[in-house]
Amino acid sequence: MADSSAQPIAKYRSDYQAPDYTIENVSLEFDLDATATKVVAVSTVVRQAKEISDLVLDGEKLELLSISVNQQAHQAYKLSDGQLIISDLPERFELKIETQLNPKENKAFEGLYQSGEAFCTQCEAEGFRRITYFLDRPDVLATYTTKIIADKAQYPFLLSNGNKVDQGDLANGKHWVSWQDPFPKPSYLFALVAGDFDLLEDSFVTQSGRTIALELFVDKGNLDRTEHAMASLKEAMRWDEQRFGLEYDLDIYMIVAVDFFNMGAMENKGLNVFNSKYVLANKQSATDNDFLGIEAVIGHEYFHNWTGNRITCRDWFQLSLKEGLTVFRDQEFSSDLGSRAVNRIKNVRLLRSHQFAEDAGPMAHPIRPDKVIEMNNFYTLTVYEKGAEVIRMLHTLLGEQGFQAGMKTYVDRHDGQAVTCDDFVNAMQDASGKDLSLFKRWYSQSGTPVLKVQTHYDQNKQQFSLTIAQHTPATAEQEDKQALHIPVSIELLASDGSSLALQVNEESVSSVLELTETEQTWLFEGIGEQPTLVMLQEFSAPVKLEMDYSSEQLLLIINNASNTFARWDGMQKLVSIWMKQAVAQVQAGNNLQLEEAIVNTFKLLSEDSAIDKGLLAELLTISSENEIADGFADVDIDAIAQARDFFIRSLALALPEQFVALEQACAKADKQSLAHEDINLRSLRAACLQYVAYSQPELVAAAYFDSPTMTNKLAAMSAANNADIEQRAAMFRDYEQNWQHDGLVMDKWFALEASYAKEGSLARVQALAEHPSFSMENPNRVRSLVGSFANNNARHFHAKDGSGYRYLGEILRVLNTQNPQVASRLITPLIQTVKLDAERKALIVEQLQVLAELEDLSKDLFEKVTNGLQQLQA
Ligand code: B3K
Ligand code: ZN
Repeated sequence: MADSSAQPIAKYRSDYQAPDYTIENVSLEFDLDATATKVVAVSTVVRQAKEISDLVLDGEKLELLSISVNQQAHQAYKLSDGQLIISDLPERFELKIETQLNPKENKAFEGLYQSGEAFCTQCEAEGFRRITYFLDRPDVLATYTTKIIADKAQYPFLLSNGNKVDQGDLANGKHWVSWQDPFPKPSYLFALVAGDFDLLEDSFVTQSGRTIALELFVDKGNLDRTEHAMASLKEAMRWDEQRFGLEYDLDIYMIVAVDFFNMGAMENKGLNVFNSKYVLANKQSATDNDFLGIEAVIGHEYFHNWTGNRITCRDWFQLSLKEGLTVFRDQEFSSDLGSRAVNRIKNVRLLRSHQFAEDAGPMAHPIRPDKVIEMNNFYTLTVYEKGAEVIRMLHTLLGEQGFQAGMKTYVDRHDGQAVTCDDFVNAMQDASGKDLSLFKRWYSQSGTPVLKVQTHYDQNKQQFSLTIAQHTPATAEQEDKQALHIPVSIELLASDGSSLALQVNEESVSSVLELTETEQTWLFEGIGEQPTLVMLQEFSAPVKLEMDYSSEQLLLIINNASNTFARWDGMQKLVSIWMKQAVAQVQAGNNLQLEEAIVNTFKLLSEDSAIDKGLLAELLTISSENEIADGFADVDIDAIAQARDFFIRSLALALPEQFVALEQACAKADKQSLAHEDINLRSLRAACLQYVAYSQPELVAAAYFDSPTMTNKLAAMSAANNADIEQRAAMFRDYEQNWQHDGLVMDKWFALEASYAKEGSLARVQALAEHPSFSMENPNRVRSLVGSFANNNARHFHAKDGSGYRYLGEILRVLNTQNPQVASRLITPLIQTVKLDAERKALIVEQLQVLAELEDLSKDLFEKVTNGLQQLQA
């Protein structure tokens, strides 16, 4: 933004005003054409404001053809800066607007665009304004009728929201279809798809006995990869009835998979549009994680039908109202269907490796942000994942019954409305009778709270006192912090590993302590010996812990805690104590050594035949570099990488027989099914292969070449990548030859190539951008190659000569004009860098300044670059 007068303007949550007009219904007609699509929108508009006012409609990248009011051409309007301002209007009128658009040129994939040969739309958050001039805000709820006209041979399927009401043929080889959606909805939930697809049909009978038609559309030739997505949809429909009592409302539910999509999927009413990554899968082409991801995302979009569509957001600052809640629901869905412990561990890994970094970075914001320049920048881990943690804390405080009572009150009160986060918490409070006024601070305060824990045991009095102090460090946008209402779930372990009863004032108390003040003390009685305190069972709050543990205490927790998550977390703490010391040793130029106690712990675990295999896989998987970095105030990229490498290699060479035996046992028992025991076996095998690669690399090659499933092949490739074994090249060549025709499957290969930390990484990544399977236009490809390099190859991305930063800078300049949303996601590892050394920060500032100077800098990047520079230069 060279010209400062043209700087984008921020919007503030506190400025919310109800709309002056509302739109009761809209009838849309699309005459589809790749470069000149005509859209006619006829709306019933009604003034809400008392005084006469102009109607201000949003619109972007549109050619306005005509406006009429009550069937009369209307001249009293002006077009200015993304707005159409219409004057001289009656109180209630019919507004007809004709516009023309160019879907083919739309590479931002917002509004109406082409994915391959098909037309599709993406309207959340503010994409509908690229289709027609409209009140493009979530609190304007209208019913929609959509007529689509297109060439019949090229576009046999013409789809939109709701139920199909009519169709017909036209003389010129074209045909048309009309759709009607009876449920009032905001414009962001509008969708249109036109194309030629393979179709998988199925049906679902709801708890009240209604039959719903289920239709899944995919590119021709992909029908053999659709079964799992359809099965997941039916599971989701059943689950939402059973656990939340919520039934589907329309008679048809459609999902379309497209290759060009900026994010995972979109919950448009009755017509979800999905990134093909979250639909297409069979055992040859997809890993278990892909299958689980599909189940979660299909569930997530389906669950939005109630939490998002039927009850939507009043304004975009309230995004977490639907996203935090829906993520919580999809997490519960995955946990009820699969392993609760493994799901919890994965969620916490994500929070610690990325959400905590967001809180500490230049884009920190509360789960309900106060200030936004580009809304698309706020579909963040904070709004989604921390938002889900906040809902989970409510669930912990109220219990399943209280929580479901709150959900019922919420749905009864607000069905068909656009509401706020406060409305949601109020419903929970009113239904449960629990005072949640303090809890609401979680919505307005950003940052990761830190709990300082102190304990004292009094042998004579048989009392154990626990003092917890809370403190939230200042964040980039918010200096002052207040005490929060934090559920802290604890357990006290006796030295034999048994659980001690919790008693206060001669009454037994819940294991969930409620911390509401800056500091609080609990006194537990009848404790016959010095106990070991297990903090944050099930990760009961998204906080960090400051507490001293001895290795003995951690081993007791790892082996005995009642809560599986807490056992895993004990292991994380044990490893992180060692990592901290090791990083210091590397920095001092000393040699590293792995302690006997650690080796022994891993030995015992690897020989424990009773332990759950999925849990064991997680216990054996050493934290990523990003997770480890979270534990440091100053991040030394190279020292962390060196310490982590040393840890894994030393462990591998200390226990070669154990890892091989376990890997081979898993391979033998694997029935290659998608049953959870088999998924667990394969993830344990994958964890072992990371070690086996150092002692018997030929077994890694065998795991690749002898296995028919993608899960095992990918596990072997990842192990080969990390240990850099000789057999790696043959495996990667084989994969490339088998899959180069299929971009989606090649994404895994690009991602591993880009995170291969051997010398010459950057040059390889640059060369791969010329690979025939790669395309800068496809967001999945860009994320796989460039995103993996920047996020998962720290050594080379953060190279001290600045080459990694320069490379990302170049890519961002290309994407800035082509697809600002993708650019804006990709910039994260360049701006979340305040903990790095001064030399690196200076190199990053250079790149951010180049971007800041761009004439046509998008709003998306403007917001992040400006905040990034501010934090790094403070
Ligand atoms: N609601 C969409 C995300 C839209 C992102 C817009 N930039 C998918 C989801 O969360 O379900
Ligand atoms: Zn969502």
